[in-house]
Amino acid sequence: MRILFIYFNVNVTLGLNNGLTILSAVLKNNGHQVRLTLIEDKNYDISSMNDYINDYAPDIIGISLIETQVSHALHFLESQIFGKAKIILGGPYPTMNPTKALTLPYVDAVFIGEAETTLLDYINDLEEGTPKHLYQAISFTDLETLPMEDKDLFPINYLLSEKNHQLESSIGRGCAYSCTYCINRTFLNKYTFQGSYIRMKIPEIAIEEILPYIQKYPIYEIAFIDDDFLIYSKLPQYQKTLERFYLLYKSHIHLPFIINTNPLSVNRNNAFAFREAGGIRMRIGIESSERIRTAILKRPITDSRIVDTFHIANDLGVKISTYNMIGIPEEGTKDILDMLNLNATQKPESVKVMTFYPFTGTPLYDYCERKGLINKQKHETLDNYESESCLNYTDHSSLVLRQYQIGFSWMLNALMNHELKEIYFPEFKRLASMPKEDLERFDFFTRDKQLSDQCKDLEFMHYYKKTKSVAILWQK
Ligand code: B12
Repeated sequence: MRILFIYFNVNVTLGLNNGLTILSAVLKNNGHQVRLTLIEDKNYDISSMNDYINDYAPDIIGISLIETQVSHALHFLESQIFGKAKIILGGPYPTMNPTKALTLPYVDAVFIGEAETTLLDYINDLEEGTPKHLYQAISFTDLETLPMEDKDLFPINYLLSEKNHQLESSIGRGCAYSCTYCINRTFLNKYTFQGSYIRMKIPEIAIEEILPYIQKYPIYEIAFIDDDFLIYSKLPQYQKTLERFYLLYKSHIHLPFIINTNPLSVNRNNAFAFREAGGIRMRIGIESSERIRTAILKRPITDSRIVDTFHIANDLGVKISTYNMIGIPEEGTKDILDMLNLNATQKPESVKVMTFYPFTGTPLYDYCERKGLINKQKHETLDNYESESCLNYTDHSSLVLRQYQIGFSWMLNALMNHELKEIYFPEFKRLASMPKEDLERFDFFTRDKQLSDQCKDLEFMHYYKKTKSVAILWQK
């Protein structure tokens, strides 16, 4: 059969979709043809898309969906340019909201959870003329039975040029924690899947998924997108597997690599092993103040635990990048300042700040819903994590959030030391005094560049904005 995957990536972080790369490999192994359309611009040309679909004439169009891209998928479906293809949906949104996903127009089938097995079942059913509407995985995929993922499904050259020659890959799946804003716990609780959620790939396969690409493309670093890379080192059944992976990585790949991890998973031993294998940077979530982090986000991580993680990393020469959120329910300005202060004292290599969006089905969504905090219309149409919140804030609170989303790095600099405070605090105050229209029109990047140049001349370590939501530390 001919399958066309569509991946909407409008206004959000660009990257490989590991769900689609593995599904593509499984389908090709079973004799099917697979192509991908990656949509980054919501004003894409419908008529050339129509021509493309007519030319390829897919039997199935499979859309991988996260919640904030549903409005774009809806637009595509309503344009009815899919010919005779069956429309199927999978990924985090259909997994968390299968019934709602099935009500989207022209959708033939919805997939809940990991779909390596159920997608083949569907194709089988389709061939036999008995397709169902809902396909639910009954167990977690055994990663040891999977082929190498098909990264070539994606335009690798383009991704590398957009992502500083960084290639994404993974060595496993799953997470041990229960953060209330993430889908992981609900995903686990909702369905009685069998088997262990945290799994590792066979190390040789994980290496094979990288090796051909580093031989073919200019790649400077590898980013492992596993939810929590260091958790594997804490599970007795995977300790040896991780060691074997490190050995193979050192002998075959030789490139610096980056991971996502949780401060609770980091210790001196596993950080050392990570560094020895070529690990250069860990991305961790600070997310909010200790109060909000522990009480609302249910991340039982104290500030001092985060400071310990920085100490461990600093001692080893490993860099840290932090993820931060604003606009979480019950948060006040003091919480935002606490979070900024923690970043200011620890000085991560880069910081990312996003405005909180409640994903349907997560405990924090239910909390917001119970308290009547969600603006339903905004919740359905918002497609990014930078421009505004979809919670019912007063005009004043919305404006304050906007000031922090835009001026996060200025406030961060102001909190770093007295000299920077003199430069950046008045600038932040100027932002904070602007009416909304002026704030939206304000050319932040030009001013940020001027201030940054001034700090560089004075040789002050400071943050400057690289993209809308990411600020980088300048150090001589
Ligand atoms: C790696 C990762 C990324 C990568 C890759 C993105 C991607 N879409 O795969 C990058 C860094 C690019 C990324 C970006 C973002 N991410 Co992200 N990311 C993850 C993470 C940690 C792991 C995903 C993964 O690779 N899993 C392993 C693969 C094999 O599983 P999978 O993707 O679920 O795919 C399986 C099934 O879902 C299904 N399936 C998937 N697609 C399809 C399609 C069809 C047709 C079918 C039949 C089946 C099917 O089969 C697959 C194989 O079993 C998850 C957390 C998580 N545990 O899911 C968050 C997560 C997916 N990300 C999330 C978010 C919010 C984002 C960003 C918006 C962040 C930002 N501010 O920009 C962007 C959005 C980009 C986008 N368009 O998806 C949310 C989505 C929430 C939701 N309910 O919609 C998650 C769930 C984290 C969370 N907060 O709970 N992310």
